[in-house]
Amino acid sequence: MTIKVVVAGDTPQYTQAWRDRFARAYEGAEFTVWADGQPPIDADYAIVWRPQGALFRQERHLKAAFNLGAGVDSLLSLPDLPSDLPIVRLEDAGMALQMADYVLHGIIHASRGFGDYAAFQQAGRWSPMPAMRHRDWPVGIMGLGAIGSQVARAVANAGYPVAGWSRSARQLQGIQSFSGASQLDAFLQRSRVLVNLLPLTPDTENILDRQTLQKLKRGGYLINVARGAHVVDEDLLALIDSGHLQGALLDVFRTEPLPADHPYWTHPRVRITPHIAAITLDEEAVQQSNKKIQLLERGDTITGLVARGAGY
Ligand code: NDP
Ligand code: OXD
Repeated sequence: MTIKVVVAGDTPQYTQAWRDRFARAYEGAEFTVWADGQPPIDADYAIVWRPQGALFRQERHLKAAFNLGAGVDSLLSLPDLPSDLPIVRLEDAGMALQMADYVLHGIIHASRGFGDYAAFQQAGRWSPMPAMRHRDWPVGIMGLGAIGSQVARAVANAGYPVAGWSRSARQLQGIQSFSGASQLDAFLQRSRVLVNLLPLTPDTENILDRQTLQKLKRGGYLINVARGAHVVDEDLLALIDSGHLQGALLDVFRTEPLPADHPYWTHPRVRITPHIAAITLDEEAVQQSNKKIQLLERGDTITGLVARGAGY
């Protein structure tokens, strides 16, 4: 029997392009673009990125939904999502390497004073600063999952002292490990650059507020590549303006695109990028998801299933 798959995204062009990529790579399955109001096709699987909730009211016999990204916060927030539907997220799929580049860029920008040198250039100033030592820039990575663990390794390989914080205790060679709420303060207090790679869940929303950010070492720097709703924007800006933090590199925001009047656009100590730290790669995403559909069809187990209770 042919396996039926619906593909539902946030724009028609994006959805059609993904349907075509999946269809080219999996001959034994029938891939259909989902549209609101069309008759149900009785699909076995859904491939989704920010779909409309109506998808789950129309397609009642899905065996699983595959998310075309690592973060499932927007999918899990849909009221129409059945609570027992297995959700599969992308596991790395080429995003960790991109993320490691982005994070290393941010750390090196802060630790080598490249922001200051850019300002010096503007002012026509030739002004060398003293040498930096990696040991003076301990990096803390919140979230040691599929992406965070590889980023931690890359940062450690670049010579920075690295610690990670996760829900359960993790053992990673060369990385100091902290876990749970009871060890958060100790993790923050030893960190100067804080990298956020947590999923957005009820437990982690607003986690980067004044209380947590002020525990970082003085002159600290925030790199947020996870979700905008982790950060309390006013608290971050106040800590930068007070000098406790030297600045931030932000890729994700509560509202995206970032509203034109948001202070992040013009703050001299904040650098922003438009949610590009790690972009879903088509070949890797198609291959990983199609492989998992085949495994499920054979009755095998798969990794990357979202624990609905934990929210990631
Ligand atoms: P994973 O689910 O693989 O890892 C999540 C990590 O966070 C785990 O180590 C987990 O702990 C930890 N964690 C979860 N909840 C808590 C908590 N309450 N307290 C402490 N630690 C916690 O996620 P990925 O590495 O695949 O992705 C991380 C996030 O990165 C995504 O959710 C997404 O938001 C973001 N992202 C952003 C992109 C961008 O372009 N900006 C691109 C891709 C992802 P434990 O190990 O114990 O389970
Ligand atoms: C993701 C993202 O979660 O791109 O994959 O933000």
